[in-house]
Amino acid sequence: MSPAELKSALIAQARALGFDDCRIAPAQPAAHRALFEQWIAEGKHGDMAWLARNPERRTDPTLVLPGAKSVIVLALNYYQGGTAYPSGQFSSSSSSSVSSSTEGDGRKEAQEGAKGGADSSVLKTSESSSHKEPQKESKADSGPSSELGKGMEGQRNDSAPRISEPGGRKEAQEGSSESEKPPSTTVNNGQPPSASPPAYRIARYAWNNDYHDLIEKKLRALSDFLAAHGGTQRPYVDTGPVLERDFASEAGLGWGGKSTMQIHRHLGTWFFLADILTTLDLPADAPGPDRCGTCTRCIVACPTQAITAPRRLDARRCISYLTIESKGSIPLEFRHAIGDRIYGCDSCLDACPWNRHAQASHEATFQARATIFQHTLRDFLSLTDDTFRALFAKSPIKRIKRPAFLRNVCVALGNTGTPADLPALEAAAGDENPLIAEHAQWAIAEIHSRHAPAQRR
Ligand code: B12
Ligand code: SF4
Ligand code: SF4
Repeated sequence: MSPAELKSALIAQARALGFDDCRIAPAQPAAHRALFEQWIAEGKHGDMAWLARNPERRTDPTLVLPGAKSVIVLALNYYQGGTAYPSGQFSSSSSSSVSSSTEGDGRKEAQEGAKGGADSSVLKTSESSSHKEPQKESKADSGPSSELGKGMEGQRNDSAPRISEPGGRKEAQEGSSESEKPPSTTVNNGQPPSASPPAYRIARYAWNNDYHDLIEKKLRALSDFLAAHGGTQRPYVDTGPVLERDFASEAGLGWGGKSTMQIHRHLGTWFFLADILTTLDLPADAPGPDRCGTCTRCIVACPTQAITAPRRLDARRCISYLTIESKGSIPLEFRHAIGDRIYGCDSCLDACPWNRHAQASHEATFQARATIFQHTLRDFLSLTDDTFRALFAKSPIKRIKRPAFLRNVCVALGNTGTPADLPALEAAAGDENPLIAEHAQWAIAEIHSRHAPAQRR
């Protein structure tokens, strides 16, 4: 098989496995490695010490896989449609099945993006003959229905067979049957939540199962295919020393947005990246243009000013870092800005006009898990270690463990709670874990300060 034929066969395999795009970058030092090195030198990675380890490896795939010739970059859409608050589109279990393509209501503005004053002139599909880039690059891209790129999109076939995914490796050990049962704190008798959306936000990628398990299986299948053609591979999804977004830009999968998100013309921002380093020399794709133009919506939308300049993010200010990666006390200066977010943050994604073109994912496994979202914030406070693990089995949220999760819940209650939440918070303030106790005390004081004037009147 010639390298070009092998690449076509690889793309067909990736498509059959459910990936939404597959492109190739040459295995050479990352184009923006200097930015990464500066970011680390400035301490913007906060407590994520693992990022600073062996920076030369992270910026050069040939040091990770000696003899690497190509970086295969893959995208998997996880968009569920609808708004940032799931309602009426729940998955009743955490099992990961694969549904057929659904159109969803992906073109709806997410609540926050709409609030941010979506500029309807910025991006319209070329079908309406009025598609405009955020700025000048209108020639460079004619919108979602334009000629398809050289990667998988050029070969998209919506009737392609899709494999079913029987669930995650780690969770199989943890007892998946437990995860099917609502834990003891479950409300509504295990029924999906009512039409009213929950009064808190979880980042979309964490609405149900952990993507690592799903994608790792697919990567293994692709690696086996390449091994049969003489390649040695290292597959990663967020799991290895690879600057995934840098190689995605190099491969022309998308471009590095001002939010630092990798943006795909058709998927918007709602996709995971995965990479396979391989010793096979596959024909590389060309990088594409930057399509952000003069838009700055993500920077404006960021509640904590974590995007300090275009394509510069101070992770220590980012709510995703504060609620997921940081294990300690959340600095007081960020607690109000966190609002009702209890795990991760999608505000710079919600604000991005390129998400108007997003279509719901083929993977049913990303739909909001009913047993999680039927909990109110107050309900979460009564989770024990065991019920926490059961409720979040297979979910990425399980990774942060009960103390950090309840810490986040207390912050959200401090921002949105009412006196009715005080008994649950007072119980949490007596928790033996000082992280939970301190954040619960803060929340109680916040609720008192909001409601005291009204009570005095
Ligand atoms: C550490 C990390 C974080 C940190 C730091 C994020 C950051 N912006 O640096 C925190 C915890 C804050 C975080 C948050 C989130 N993350 Co994260 N994260 C990572 C991780 C593990 C490493 C990123 C990294 O190396 N950061 C260091 C900085 C310097 O690198 P970078 O942001 O990737 O920037 C490089 C490129 O953007 C490149 N670049 C590419 N093109 C261009 C073009 C130009 C012109 C320029 C100048 C630069 C440039 O330059 C930079 C230096 O190399 C990656 C997985 C991986 N291995 O890459 C996932 C990853 C980036 N995260 C991801 C996701 C989904 C998120 C969240 C959306 C989760 C959420 N909803 O809460 C948020 C988004 C926040 C944001 N705006 O980035 C996805 C992003 C997918 C995508 N479409 O972009 C990734 C790729 C995981 C995955 N495998 O899917 N994350
Ligand atoms: S994820 Fe949230 S806090 Fe982080 S940069 Fe984006 S908008 Fe800001
Ligand atoms: S919202 Fe940010 S990432 Fe999206 S187009 Fe505008 S500047 Fe680029």
